Amino acid sequence: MREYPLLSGIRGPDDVKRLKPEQLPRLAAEMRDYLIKTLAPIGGHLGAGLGVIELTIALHRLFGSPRDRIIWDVGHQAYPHKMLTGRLKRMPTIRQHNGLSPFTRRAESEHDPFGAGHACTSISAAFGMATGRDINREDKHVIAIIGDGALTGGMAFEGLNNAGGSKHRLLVILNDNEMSIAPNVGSMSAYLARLISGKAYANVRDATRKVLEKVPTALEAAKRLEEHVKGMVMPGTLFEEMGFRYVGPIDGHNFNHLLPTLENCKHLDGPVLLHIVTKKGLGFAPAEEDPETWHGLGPYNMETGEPIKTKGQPPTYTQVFADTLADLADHDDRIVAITAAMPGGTGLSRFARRHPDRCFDVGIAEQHAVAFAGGLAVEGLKPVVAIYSTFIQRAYDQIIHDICIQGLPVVFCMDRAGVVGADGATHSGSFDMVFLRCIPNITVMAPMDEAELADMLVTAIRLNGPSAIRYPRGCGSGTEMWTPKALDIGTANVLKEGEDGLVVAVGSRVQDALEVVESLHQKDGKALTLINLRFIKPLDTACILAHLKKGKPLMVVEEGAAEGGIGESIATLALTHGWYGPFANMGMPDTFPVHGTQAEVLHDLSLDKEAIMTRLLDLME
Ligand SMILES: Cc1ncc(C[n+]2csc(CCOP(=O)(O)OP(=O)(O)O)c2C)c(N)n1
Repeated sequence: MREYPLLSGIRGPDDVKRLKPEQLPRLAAEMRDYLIKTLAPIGGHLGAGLGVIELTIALHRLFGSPRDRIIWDVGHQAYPHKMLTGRLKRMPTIRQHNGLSPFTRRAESEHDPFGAGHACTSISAAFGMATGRDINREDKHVIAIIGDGALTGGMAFEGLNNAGGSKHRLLVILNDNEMSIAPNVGSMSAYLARLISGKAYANVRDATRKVLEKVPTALEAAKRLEEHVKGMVMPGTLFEEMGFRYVGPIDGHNFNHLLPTLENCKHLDGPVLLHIVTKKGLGFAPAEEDPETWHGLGPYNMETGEPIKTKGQPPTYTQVFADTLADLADHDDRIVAITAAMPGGTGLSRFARRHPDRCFDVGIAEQHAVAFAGGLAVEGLKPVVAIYSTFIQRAYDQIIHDICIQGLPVVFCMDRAGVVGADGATHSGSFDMVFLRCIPNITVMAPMDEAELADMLVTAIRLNGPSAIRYPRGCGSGTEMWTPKALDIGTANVLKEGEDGLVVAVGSRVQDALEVVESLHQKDGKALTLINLRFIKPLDTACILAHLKKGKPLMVVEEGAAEGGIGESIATLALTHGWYGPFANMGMPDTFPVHGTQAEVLHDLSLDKEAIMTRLLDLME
């Protein structure tokens, strides 16, 4: 810590306030260096944090967290905020098992008034706090910081609409770096670009420069600018029309602009939107040049600026999905693909390289993505909506109302289903099987390996109705790929047969269950039947019933919430048909998983190979 003389002295926001104004750029430089070095061996969200360092310092200098509420949208850009709010020493543990959370988290710090992880929530939450403050007759400040990417989400507009129609004092800071994870999309993004490039910004910049040229110190500048900033409130913007005072755009890396403007905003009443312009990844050349890669990544080499790749791994489920879809689209021009601001993560950027005209990034707008797919299906196209399991939660009603009730042939491809690892509770793909299996008209599948994923994609595309495939984060098992073929709907696959009991395993838990069943056979001479369920809906009831043995163990293993999960439906099926015997329902327990590696979290949840083995041995005693 010796190389960080200023940063190491910051134990909380009060220490930021004690620094001299001229020390602030030095603190920013130390924070950048620290963040880049700390994340190199462990990975994490780098680019967004690097882009808000000056803003974070300015906020903690001028506002009084935790009394004043600072709410970061998504929370992936809150690493610098963590560094200034008493969590500096624990930064090397971020996203690690038992370490700091990857996002903001109420339980972690009083400086995180609202937990996040999913985008577009900050304005609504902040407006709730501002309203609550006024009901309680308090006078604290409430500040939401939202990126231009998150501004593509409907909920952000719902918040703006509601807050803008009120008189409650609220500061929304729009952090505009023109990037979502990938380049931002849509007309709002184009509008913001016009605001920045337009005359207004130029005038503001020139005027600001003139004021600054004449004053010697930042402090002096701050005083003068306070007056000047009032003139920066620009009428006629969309935000003004929505009831906000619009201030900006200003340079979000320049303390001489940020501090006086923020100070001024503090004294404005009602809803205010401050538009700041920043550069994602600022201060680390590779991240500035390729902000998409450096949004969030694994370990990297600081010197070369290269992400560290593990060599010789089998392809990921994501890659197999994208390549198979692109192959299918070569022969079927009705196939179109949709992503909600995750072209890289879902693999659709691979698909888009081959079929650029048939891939749509709709912004962080999962609800819209699903209804949009519904419209495409009405016109005879075959939409494939690729959304992570956790984010598709946003579009639950659209899946029911817009797709399933109408029986439209839309395919949902849900990556990161089950345990996600380092991104923790907010990103855990725990619930999709539970919430999809109760919807009529939908077919839901989970592959045991990447070859089966390809089969399922073919199956889904052929279906004349809604379907969903859920697959886990990470690499496949390295199984040999074959030419994908359609599966018979609702058929399970019996992998092992035996008289000593039945194990039904689902998707990402099949491989471990198979190893356990094989090992029990070899070491203990126990012969169990193992079914790879493949179809979560419709259930292959005939196959399950045919292999149930009265009085013998029955185990269900699934990487999804046990409450309301497949285990419960199979138990109901078995009991209804007169089965009795020892039963184990192995699913994700009724808690939110913490972050760690996938293996650590599976272990925590008693869902790994060892846990399956222990439980089976118990059952068979
Ligand atoms: C509902 C939801 N969908 C997708 C994501 C994945 N995601 C995390 S950050 C991000 C981009 C956010 O862009 P922006 O708000 O501009 O912030 P920046 O990273 O540019 O600072 C996305 C799409 C998410 N967190 N939540």
